Amino acid sequence: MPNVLLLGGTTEASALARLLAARGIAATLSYAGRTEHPRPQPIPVRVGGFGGVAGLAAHLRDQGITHLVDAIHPFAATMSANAVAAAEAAGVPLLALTRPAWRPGEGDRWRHVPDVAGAVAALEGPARRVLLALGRQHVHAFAAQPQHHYVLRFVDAPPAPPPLPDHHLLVDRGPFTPEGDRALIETHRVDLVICKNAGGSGAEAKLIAARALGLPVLMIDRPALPPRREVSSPEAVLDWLAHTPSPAKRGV
Ligand code: 3Y8
Ligand code: NAP
Repeated sequence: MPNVLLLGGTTEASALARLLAARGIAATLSYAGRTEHPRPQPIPVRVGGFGGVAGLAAHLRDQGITHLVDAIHPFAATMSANAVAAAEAAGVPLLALTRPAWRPGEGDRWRHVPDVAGAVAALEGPARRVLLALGRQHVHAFAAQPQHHYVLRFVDAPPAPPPLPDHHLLVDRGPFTPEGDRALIETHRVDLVICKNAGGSGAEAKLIAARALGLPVLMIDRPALPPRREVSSPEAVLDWLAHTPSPAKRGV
């Protein structure tokens, strides 16, 4: 019988958790513990790091995990790299559940930058009104460009104010709606949107709103990930589970 470890934190991971629960497949969803009140799940949840590759490999062995599914965010590159190495070390099959990167469409005004540092450098120049929709972990980097007015959106209230002299902080969690993000952009007279190429539907609202309003977008491209098997639907994961035998009983 499968015993799945699901690295979560995305809309797709939660959708897969619902499918696994409905099919009665033993599975545990793992969160890093980045937020105070993560979404409740229909399967058991564990919270916190594993302790690097060695910690994750030991967890796979000690918990008798038969299949590892990496459904974390495409920017969680360290976790994904650790998952590849730990699955290899523990002899556990690995599958990534990812979502295709967003691609610019008709009417989009995107400028691609390779990473957060590239986005900071691109902000050189006169004051703008920026929707910095990157969450909390990278905001400090933008203190290098203090001339702008930043509209920030965090999942949880931060312990201290962000180090940006001119900002408006919203505490809200997605998934967001195009109507809501359009109202946000118009209310705050945003003239530039900065975001990660997260893909999926949960973070796309601001791009739909920017397109409708003809606003420019600074799009941060995804970090490189090691090669691994990938699917883009929760149903494809169930199919993989059905056709991927559990590792042979490990000797004692
Ligand atoms: C802790 C779990 C679900 C998953 C929902 C998705 C959609 C809503 C949109 C904006 C962009 C951002 C951010 C975002 C979205 C979904 C998804 C997604 C972006 C939760 C969650 C955890 C996190 C961690 C958090 C990061 C932050 C990033 C906010 C739960 C709600 C900006 C990514 O304060 C912090 O330290 C937050 C950190 C990593 C990026 C950052 O660098 O700050 N997500 N987000 C997971 C864990 O502990 O393992 O609390 O329920 C999950 C979701 N956030 O099940 O419904 O599928 O992506 N998350 C980005 O895309 O750029 C917001 O504001 O427009
Ligand atoms: P990261 O930088 O790639 O990972 C750093 C460390 O955090 C990992 O080495 C691991 O610690 C721990 N970790 C990360 N995800 C974990 C998980 N699901 N379960 C247990 N430990 C985890 O990761 P991140 O970018 O901080 O992302 C953390 C979480 O937020 C993930 O669940 C991700 O899906 C979610 N998220 C991230 C973003 C984003 O923009 N980065 C966006 C939306 C959601 P150890 O080395 O100790 O094992």
